[in-house]
Amino acid sequence: MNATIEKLLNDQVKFEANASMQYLSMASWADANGYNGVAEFFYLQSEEERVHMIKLVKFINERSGKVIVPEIDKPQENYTSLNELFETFLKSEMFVTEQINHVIYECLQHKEYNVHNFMQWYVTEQLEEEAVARTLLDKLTIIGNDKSGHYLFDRDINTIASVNQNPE
Ligand code: OFO
Repeated sequence: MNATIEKLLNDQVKFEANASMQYLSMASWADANGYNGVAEFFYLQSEEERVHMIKLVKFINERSGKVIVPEIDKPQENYTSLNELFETFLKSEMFVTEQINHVIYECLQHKEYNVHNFMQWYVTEQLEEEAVARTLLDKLTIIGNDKSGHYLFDRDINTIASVNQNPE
């Protein structure tokens, strides 16, 4: 595998690992603050990001590359509101999308068409996750500071999110 592409894939392993820990931290904050539905949502997101990370690790190994298991950045622990929590979620997803687009661009520059093909799964996944994050943030913007609105949001988060989720 081209060395630049190998490095970019390892960077991506780190970004997925960071996202997994960030969402675990967000799940824990929600759990501690009485938002059980939001907590379950982020516990699941955290697991999904771990799956994305492992998928990359296995792919690098399959292509006889060298996997560097990354040091993880310390995630943000405290949030002032559900709004801030979901703004962080959207920002994190937008950052990952940007990185994936960069990997795709470099794959084409280096004629790494197999990697390019592999990365298409991540492109689709990011589209879906950004759409979910935007939908949830839009709902919270409508709700504003209304406490009963937050209660209903927490109760219905999976139904709201499923509008953008692929049934696969
Ligand atoms: Fe890994 O799917 Fe979003 O970040």
